Amino acid sequence: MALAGALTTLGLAGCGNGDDTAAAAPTTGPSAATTLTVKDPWVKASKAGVMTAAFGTLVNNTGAAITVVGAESPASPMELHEMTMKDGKMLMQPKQGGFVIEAGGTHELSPGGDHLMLMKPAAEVAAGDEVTFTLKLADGKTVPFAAVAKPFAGAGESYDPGMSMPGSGMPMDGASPMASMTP
Ligand SMILES: [Cu+2]
Repeated sequence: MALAGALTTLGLAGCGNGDDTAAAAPTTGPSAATTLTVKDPWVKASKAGVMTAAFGTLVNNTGAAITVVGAESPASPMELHEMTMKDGKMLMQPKQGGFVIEAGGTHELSPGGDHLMLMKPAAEVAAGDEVTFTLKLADGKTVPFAAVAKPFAGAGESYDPGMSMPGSGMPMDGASPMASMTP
């Protein structure tokens, strides 16, 4: 059944010859079952209070772009992060506008790239632990998923300490553990 759905989506997407009448069809219907899925999710194991990150591949199963605007987890306060080059160093920073996954496309979350940041895990995230997350989409929908923790040496990610976030009220008290992530 999932295959048939995918074929239908492909059929619509390939119908780019100026005939827009087909686009009017999928307005109603209980097809809102799965919009976005997370393939091969995992979390980097970490100690309590030490920031870590969740990764995986965001897969958009719909015919429209999906924007992930936030993430939540009972394990930790969360942020959407991207990596950026600054003074020859890879630094991570909040991703403005969220993660956009094109229609029928995928968006990779990986060490050294975009990721879901666990800003301050309340408890140790040990290898083998399962951590639950909820992605918040721009249209108000949510996508729950679970990721298993595994050890990872890291990609030398470090947080930009000079970054200020006016009005965000972000708890930056724990700034020191971030610096410790730099090998
Ligand atoms: Cu980060």
